[in-house]
This record gives sequence, C-alpha cells and structure tokens, in this order.
Amino acid sequence: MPSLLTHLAKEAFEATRRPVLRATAGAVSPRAAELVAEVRRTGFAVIPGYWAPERCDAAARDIDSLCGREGLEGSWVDAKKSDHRFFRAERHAPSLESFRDDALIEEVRRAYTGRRQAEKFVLAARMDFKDGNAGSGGGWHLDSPHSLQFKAIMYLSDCSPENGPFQLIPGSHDRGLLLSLLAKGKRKPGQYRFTDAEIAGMDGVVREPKTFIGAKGTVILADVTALHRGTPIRAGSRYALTLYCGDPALGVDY
Ligand SMILES: O=C(O)CCC(=O)C(=O)O
Repeated sequence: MPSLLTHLAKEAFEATRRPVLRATAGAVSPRAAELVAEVRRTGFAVIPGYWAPERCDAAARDIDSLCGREGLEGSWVDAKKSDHRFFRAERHAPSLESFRDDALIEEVRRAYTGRRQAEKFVLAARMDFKDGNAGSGGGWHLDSPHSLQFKAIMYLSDCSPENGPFQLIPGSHDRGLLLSLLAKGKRKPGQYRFTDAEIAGMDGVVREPKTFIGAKGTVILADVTALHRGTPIRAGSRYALTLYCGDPALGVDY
C-alpha cells in the first residue's frame, strides 16, 4: 500500500498532465464531442442499437467457438468456470477488428483521454451463471488508482438484471470525490479494489450505482477510473466485448 504522500503526488501528476493531453488531442466530430461531454459529466455514455442484432449474434457465435478451443493464446477462465475471457480476440476472430477500429469510439477515446496514440485490443467474454460467481471484473474496482482509463463495452446478448449487467457509480470518476473518500477514511491510499461492504459504507458520499440494462448492440463508453463492476450473474449467460485502450508512449495504462 503506497503512502498518503505518494498517492497525493500521483494525483497531482494526473491532474496536471490530463488537461495538457486533452488540449493537444485534436478536434473531433460533433457527435463524438457530445459523447465526450457526457462521459466527462457522469463517467459514462450509452449508445443503444450501435450494432444490429445479427452482427451481435455472429460475434457471440465467434465467442462460443473460441470457448471450444483448448489452450488458445490469450484465453483465461476463472476458477468457477463462469468467466471465459479471450484477450486480443480479434487475432482469432477477425470480424472483431471492426470493434477495435471503430471510428466514433476512437474519436471519443482520443478526445476523452487526450492520448493521440492507443494500443487497443478486444476482450471477448462469455459469463455463465455459476454459484458464487464474482461477476465480470471480479467485484467493485477502479481500473487504475490514479491514471485515467477509458473502455468501451458492447453487449452481444440482451442484458437484464439477471445476467450480469455492468454497474458504475455515476460521478465517481471525479478526482475530488475520490480524494474526499480518502479524507473520510473510506478509501486507503492507492486502493482500487473494494468489497461490497466498503461500497455500502460510501453511502451518502457517492451516488447510487447505475445498472446498465440494455439490449444486444448497446455500447457503453466508460471512464473506468469510476467505481464499477459487472454484477454477479444470477441466471443465463452474458456475451460482451470490451475494448481496452492503452498508450505505449506513457508506458502504462490499460
Ligand atoms: O464487463 C463488465 O461488466 C465489467 C468489466 C470491468 O469491470 C472492467 O473491464 O474493468
């Protein structure tokens, strides 16, 4: 666990570099600018119907066939065999390259993060109900304790409260709020994983989690330095793609 001083120094670095990066990121289309403004305000933006159902079904079939391939490079499954993940799945399923290279999402990523370059890849995942599963992402967390992170999540199956919808606490990407959690003793320096009890203990300081119920084809653009998780799955399966965006020039950051 880093000291409070180290934590504050990293916050100061992030607070200083982000406006500079954003100011030099270049112009984007009006639609992208609207989405960026939404993510800056709340921590997320949702685009329903971004992919047609048939395209989602084809990608979900690709995931099923990846699940059948033993020992595939980039594959991972949790101990309960609930969370089946394929990192850099576009190498094995070229149709997923269109998600990695999506032009609108790229514009939003560039303007929101301020990073001109990104090293992106697609995580393709199927979550199956298993008793005691932790949900996609393994519980409440921030992707990084300091450095801003952006992801896009595409639902490939209809997502109800039962089959593991994404949840995010609106406004919790705000650096001031994250610092006030520290000041109130509700977060330790450098902490980025949280138990359900710790989240419940933030009541009155942070807003209620938003649960992203949505039809297949819904895309969620999120600042994953906000508090978030995939809800533990109670029935059925959830198919989804997640776009990871990192900047090799900064030597960090997915
Ligand atoms: O897939 C989800 O619903 C959540 C994923 C997540 O927590 C993450 O990508 O950091």
